[in-house]
Amino acid sequence: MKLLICLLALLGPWLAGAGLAQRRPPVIQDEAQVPAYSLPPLLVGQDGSPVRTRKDWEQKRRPELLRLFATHVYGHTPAWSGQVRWKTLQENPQALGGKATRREIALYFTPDDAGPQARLLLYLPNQRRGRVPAFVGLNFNGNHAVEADPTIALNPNWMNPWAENFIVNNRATERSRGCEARRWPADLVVGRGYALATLYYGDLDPDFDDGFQNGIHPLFYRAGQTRPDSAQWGSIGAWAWGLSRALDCLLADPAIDGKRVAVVGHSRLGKAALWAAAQDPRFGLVVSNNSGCGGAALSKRIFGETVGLINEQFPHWFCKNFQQYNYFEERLPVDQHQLLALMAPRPLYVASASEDLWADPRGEFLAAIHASPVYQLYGHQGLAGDMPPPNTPRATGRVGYHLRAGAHDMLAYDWEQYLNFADRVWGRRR
Ligand code: GTR
Repeated sequence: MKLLICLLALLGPWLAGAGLAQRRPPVIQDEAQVPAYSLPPLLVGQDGSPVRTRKDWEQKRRPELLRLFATHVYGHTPAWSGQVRWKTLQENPQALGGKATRREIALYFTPDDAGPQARLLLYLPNQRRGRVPAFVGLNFNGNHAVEADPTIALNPNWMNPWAENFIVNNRATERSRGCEARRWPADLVVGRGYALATLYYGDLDPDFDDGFQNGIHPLFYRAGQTRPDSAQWGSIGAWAWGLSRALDCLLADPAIDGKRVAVVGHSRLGKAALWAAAQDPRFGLVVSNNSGCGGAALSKRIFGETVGLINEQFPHWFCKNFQQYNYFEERLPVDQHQLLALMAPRPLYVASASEDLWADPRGEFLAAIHASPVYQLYGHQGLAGDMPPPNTPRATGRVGYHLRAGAHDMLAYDWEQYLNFADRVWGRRR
């Protein structure tokens, strides 16, 4: 008996490991290995009834899908009875060599200034007639990383160390300034007549698993609650919420055209941008840049990053319920084409990068294709045809797509396509 116990103790970890290896299939990065899968229907309700009209979509199917994504993927966002307050802390009317007025605005989420807050960095084109359209998105490294100007406040909050962001002990340093400038070409955006607004995602919820003690989640706990329930929001939900609060502030600015505020995000922040726009119809255009798993990519293809892999590495991003689908994507009641369809009839642009197999470029393209029937319900052209080759944007309808040649990132090339798309769908002449 003793011998058997010893043997089990020795073999236990190996047996468990073997079990896990069995449940965790190798990462698929070859199209030929994508298993047969079937997507949940877009235009059939859970009760089996067909969705034929805009009214069916708006009154029944859309709310149903939004609920399913909240319950099974991102978590429900708790109701908020508060109101965001803001204060301009700094204004430079001659930023970007005189092309822009740049403001740093504090967004406060509680009645007192000491509570959780975020800083919005706003560039307004100085050459403008009337209200201007805008892009807003979260950044990875703080507003000081967007432009290497020492007068922008250095963000004091917790930060992830990445290559070339010069983070020491999870804090930004003077060398961190401008480290994310390539993703925020303010010159280009302002030069095209758009305002640009950005805020640091970690101001809303620092990106590590601390059981939701820091960030904004505790502001929403019921008496005695210490972490979100299984169907309540994780970090992506909080980041998305922050985008809506930034929008509250932009909509109050008389320089900004409130009907034309686009939300944009790269990678995990692209997931947040999509979830923000799904919940908040005030965003007038949506851009997903390399958002991948849990963003624009179809989960059921299990190509590149999968639900299991993302939840194991980032257990705080989604709701607890999502973890039921780790390595069982076929059981998911939704897939990401349905998330993209929640943007309709608002213009949607999805971008991938050719070397970014982890984010499954083809899965992102296919999701945009399969979202398109809802655009057709509105009489709009969505996205159609085969996947275009690299650097060949396909953007003649209300759903645009491109595959940039190169690595996982958001670069000037991507922005040029977003601006061209916004100009076209918003009828702006260049
Ligand atoms: C990766 C993650 C992706 C993507 C990316 C990013 O580690 O697996 O889902 O979000 O990070 O945000 O850059």
